[in-house]
Amino acid sequence: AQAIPERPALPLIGHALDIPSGADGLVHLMNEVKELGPVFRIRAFGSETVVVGGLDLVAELSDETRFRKNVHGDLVEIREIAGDGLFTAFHHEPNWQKAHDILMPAFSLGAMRGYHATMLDVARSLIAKWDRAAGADPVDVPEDMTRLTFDTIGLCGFGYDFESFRRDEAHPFVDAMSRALAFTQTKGESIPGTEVFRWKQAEQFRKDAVLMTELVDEVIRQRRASGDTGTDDLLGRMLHTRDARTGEPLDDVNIRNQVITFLIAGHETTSGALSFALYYLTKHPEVLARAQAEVDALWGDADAPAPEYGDIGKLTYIRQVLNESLRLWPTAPAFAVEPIEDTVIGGTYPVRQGESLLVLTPALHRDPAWGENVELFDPERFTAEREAARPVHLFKPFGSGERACIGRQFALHEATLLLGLLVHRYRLLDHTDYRLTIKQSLTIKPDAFTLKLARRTSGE
Ligand code: MNH
Repeated sequence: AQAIPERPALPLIGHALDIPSGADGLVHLMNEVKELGPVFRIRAFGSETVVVGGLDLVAELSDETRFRKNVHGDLVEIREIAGDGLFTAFHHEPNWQKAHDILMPAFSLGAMRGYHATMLDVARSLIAKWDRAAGADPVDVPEDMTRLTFDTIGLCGFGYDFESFRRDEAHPFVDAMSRALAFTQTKGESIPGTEVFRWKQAEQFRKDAVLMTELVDEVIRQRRASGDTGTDDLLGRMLHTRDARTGEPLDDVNIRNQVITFLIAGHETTSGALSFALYYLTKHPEVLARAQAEVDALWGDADAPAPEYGDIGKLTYIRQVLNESLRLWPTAPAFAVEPIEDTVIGGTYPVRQGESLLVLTPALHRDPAWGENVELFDPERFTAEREAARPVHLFKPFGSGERACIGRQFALHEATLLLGLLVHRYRLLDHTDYRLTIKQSLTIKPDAFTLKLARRTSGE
């Protein structure tokens, strides 16, 4: 056995001073994978994390007979808001299996048929806004993608309209959530015992948590008051389905935790993925032209195309663009697993039961197994042939195993539909000569990314 590589560490403080906060921390860890190799240890104030960023080890950690999800530091903090919701539940909490079984049918590929019309309505609200801006004002891409994804999960999941496109500012829930996530992240990164210096932020956090909880209770109250017991969306299923194993429905506190979880998990990551895809389309005119050719072949030069559910599966090149964006910048950039028993990984490194092994997805997505020039944006990596030939554990933007993303089909349907409509309608003008910088609050997004738009006329 060999010790897991690590940089020299200061007593107590460990490596905390070497690791910048936020997105710079992510880039720092990605560089450490290049310098130290695909596994290394970091320590800060008594907590330890093993970072993993290469194919062979990730393939090993994907064995669910040996490893399970680890609810690590940041997620433990988020439990203050989302409790035992699906995303933050410990593996031993019975509500995970219960909610998973009750909600799975609402996320099957077939269920997307039911969400399609609503997703299209929300896409049209965004397009109405972008039409007004076209030829005149720039649009803030991540902000508008957040309006879209937030309204989409509200309407599809809970029949609740957040009306984000009628607001100049973000919806108060979105602001409260961003502040709360930023707070939990700083708390996780900071020196134990220094909480007292952040009492003001802690007070704000409590206010934000109350705002989020009250909004969610209002969403649930409105559904109950309507007397509607037939709607089979996420909320309908949680209120009216009994779990097949236990015969029990979810309890009220857990339903609240799930609604908060879906409002957070259901919009941040998809919004970031759409923003990165638009960034790469803007910077790669030849890719944009191919994407446009794909939608033109389907919808011609209709002024207001009406994509059908079945069209989305035909937009294979746009899906390749999305996948390649998620390869370079998977918007939930890490997930953690823990050994079920003490074990040895990589044939030589001992790891203890329950310790946090953090899979750094952007590093895995740059493993040499991707070929040469891993930094190059190239949607050809995701043709059907090359996908079939790729090692299964090389691409993990949605995590792994039974705790992988439940909303994956939902996100991909929503994002493919919107990207299709946008490239069909607009030319994307890089009016600031934008240079990619990344903003992180748990999930990642392009920072301060704006575009100008022009309506396409035939042939452009
Ligand atoms: Mn999502 C889990 C990425 C969209 C709801 N999601 C995860 C995980 C990753 C992830 C990675 C695993 C985390 C972990 O192991 O700790 N999710 C994404 C990405 C997108 C995304 C990159 C968009 C692109 N997620 C969505 C959408 C929804 C959603 C949309 C809901 C509508 N995700 C979840 C939930 C979980 C999850 C719920 C937790 C699942 C579980 O543990 O049972």
